[in-house]
Amino acid sequence: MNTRISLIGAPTDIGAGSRGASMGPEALRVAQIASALEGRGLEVLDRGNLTGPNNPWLPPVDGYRHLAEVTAWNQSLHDAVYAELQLGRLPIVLGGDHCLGIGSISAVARHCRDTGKKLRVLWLDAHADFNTNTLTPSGNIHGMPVACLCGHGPQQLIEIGGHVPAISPKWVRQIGIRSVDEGEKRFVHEQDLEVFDMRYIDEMGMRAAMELALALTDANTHLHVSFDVDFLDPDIAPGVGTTVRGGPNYREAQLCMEMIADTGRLASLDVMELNPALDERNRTALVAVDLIESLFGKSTLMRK
Ligand code: 6HN
Ligand code: MN
Ligand code: MN
Ligand code: MN
Repeated sequence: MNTRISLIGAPTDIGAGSRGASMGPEALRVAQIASALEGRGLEVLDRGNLTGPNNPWLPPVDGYRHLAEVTAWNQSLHDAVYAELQLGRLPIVLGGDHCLGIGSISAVARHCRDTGKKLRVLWLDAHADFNTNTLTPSGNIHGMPVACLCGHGPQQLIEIGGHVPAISPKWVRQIGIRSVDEGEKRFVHEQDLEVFDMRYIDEMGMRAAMELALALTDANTHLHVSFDVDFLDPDIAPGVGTTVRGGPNYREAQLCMEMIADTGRLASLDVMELNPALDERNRTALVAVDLIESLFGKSTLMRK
């Protein structure tokens, strides 16, 4: 695996339904994300924070809240992530709300086109984030990034990485899903997204889900993980804007991360939706950093 890591802070809650994810990057730094990764033998460069427009907190227009501001943040994140990939580094985006997945993953997809890599996106989330402006109940663009990346969204968001669509639904595996809006669910089926929802994980276990989610990845695969912290059960991760009961517990989440680490293919990561304003003594940031260590190979496993 690439051992040269770049942290990119994207301090905004521009696409969210509650304020506070803008403080996520700093909370992850306070939880010592950099030294935790250095402890894994990785070289870590913290590139600091991107800047962008303030959150004007306005109602939706044509089914989108803050489209112009969301576009500006994602354009600048795209450029930053693409630059790190071109330098041969592994970008970790410190979000910020999940609308930023558009800029991050459109840069990753562009890099994969440049280098002839196959892309696999693991979307760890309570939500499918597959709404459009006509399906959305909220207008919040953090509920739309996967649809935008698959080419269903406003022109200025879908074309950020220079190719429409940025990705195919076939490249995506969603894990931990348990809250999907009615119209959104129909669209997920229509577009044939592969979803390992909580019912699947209850019945088959995290191991079976991850084996399938990681199937057919090989040495030519760029593995991108988009980790929405609300993937986790709120018992262990209360510091998010959209908690949904019944998520993976601590051990299930660890297994998920460890199985990804075992592939050795992780090449980029988003850590999204952490909201320190809703957290308790930074414990959600601490659990996120703990899980990220596992994603980079820390393991309690005794057998060799
Ligand atoms: N997230 N499906 C809801 C909506 O408003 O579209 C919630 C989206 C949550 C998005 O957590 O990244
Ligand atoms: Mn590369
Ligand atoms: Mn999300
Ligand atoms: Mn979510």
